[in-house]
Amino acid sequence: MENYKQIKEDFMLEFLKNDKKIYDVTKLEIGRQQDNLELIASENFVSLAVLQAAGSVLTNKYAEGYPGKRYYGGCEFVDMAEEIAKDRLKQIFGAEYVNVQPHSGSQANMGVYMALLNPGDTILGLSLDHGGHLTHGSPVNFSGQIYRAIGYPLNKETKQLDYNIIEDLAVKEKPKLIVAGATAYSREWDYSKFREIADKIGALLLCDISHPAGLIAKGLLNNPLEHCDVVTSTTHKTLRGPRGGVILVGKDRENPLGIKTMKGDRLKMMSEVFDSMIMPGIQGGPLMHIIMSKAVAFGEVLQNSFKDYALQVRANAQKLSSELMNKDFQIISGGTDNHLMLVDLTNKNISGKKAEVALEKAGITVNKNMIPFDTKSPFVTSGIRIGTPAVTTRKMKESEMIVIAEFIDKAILNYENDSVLESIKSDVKQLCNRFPLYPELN
Ligand code: DSN
Repeated sequence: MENYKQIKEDFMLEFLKNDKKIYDVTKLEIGRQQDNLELIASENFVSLAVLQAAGSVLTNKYAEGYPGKRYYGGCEFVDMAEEIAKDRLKQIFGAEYVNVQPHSGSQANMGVYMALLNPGDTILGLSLDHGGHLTHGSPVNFSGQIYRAIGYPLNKETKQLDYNIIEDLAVKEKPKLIVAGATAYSREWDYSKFREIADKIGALLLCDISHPAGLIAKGLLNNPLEHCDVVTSTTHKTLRGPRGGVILVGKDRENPLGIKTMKGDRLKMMSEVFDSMIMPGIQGGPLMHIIMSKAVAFGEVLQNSFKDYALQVRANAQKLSSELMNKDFQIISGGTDNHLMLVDLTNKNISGKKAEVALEKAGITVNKNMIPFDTKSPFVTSGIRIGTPAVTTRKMKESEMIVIAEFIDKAILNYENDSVLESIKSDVKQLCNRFPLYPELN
């Protein structure tokens, strides 16, 4: 094992050796990733190929513009990388139009809003404290400051989407854009119902699939492209690519963006609407190394083996959720259809904040998270969010989920007992050592 670690560290750190401070930081982070259980629902471990592309010489290249229409010379090869990324992404989701340049999911959402809305227009998205995202209309985010943002809540009893509530709010508030999608919601979405609601009031419909994209990609969850005017995603969560964002429009929508008299080239119209808003509208030079890395990740998603991965992510989440429920943990909505679960810790008499700290001491990384109708602040919270994408990449399966549930239970029960937490940490490390990061380097 020491030998394996040495090989891995040499690969990761060879050229950082002359910068001692940064060398040390990177080494510490490699150790942290290797020795801890990563259960943050939005994180994952990319392949060595994705990592290599992200660290490639394409970082040296300026390429403002789009393939074939750049503001700089020497773009013939980065053009190829961007075209490959676009083709693969279209193939994964059945999209007609894609943009792979957004630096993040937030940039993708900002580009869409700025392309489709005017300042002051109304947007309707899932409230952040019910599992939405900052960019879906939070008052502390541009989306809640530039636009008139209304949040829809979950149903108080089921803690699930309630299409009657959403419809009533839509009819009352008349948003120009309805946003589907979440960061802390474990259930399936009925995009056809969102479409019906949007059509009833003549609204546009955006879906942000940043979290479940990898499961949608392989048909495990509903694909929103046929119902939504536009879809955004990050690339680094269940899609297991480099950090970044994308925009997609499906090919089945008859009148995407509500433009009914479109003549000729739909693709040209969508490109004009979105491409020019991403660059020059809100971004300058694209990160070509990241775009090439996205291409590599999309190539991996297209492989059959990614379906096995996605199935295992969901199976692991369902197993972990049922094991935790067996230990009297309250899982919001009683389970999960995707890669994550939200745990209400109220009956355990511990806040999300304290649970996050205790679990970290035990070598388990999660994030505190508000639960729907939470009475505690976002800095304290009554819950934690747990996800399985990263541990599944490390090849952990249902039997490891049983062990992880035991670790979590023990850590929460003993959250003030540092010696118990320390002993769990050592058990966690042993488990992690059986599932090495980057076993190819061994
Ligand atoms: N920060 C991301 C998450 O953890 O879900 C959302 O952007």
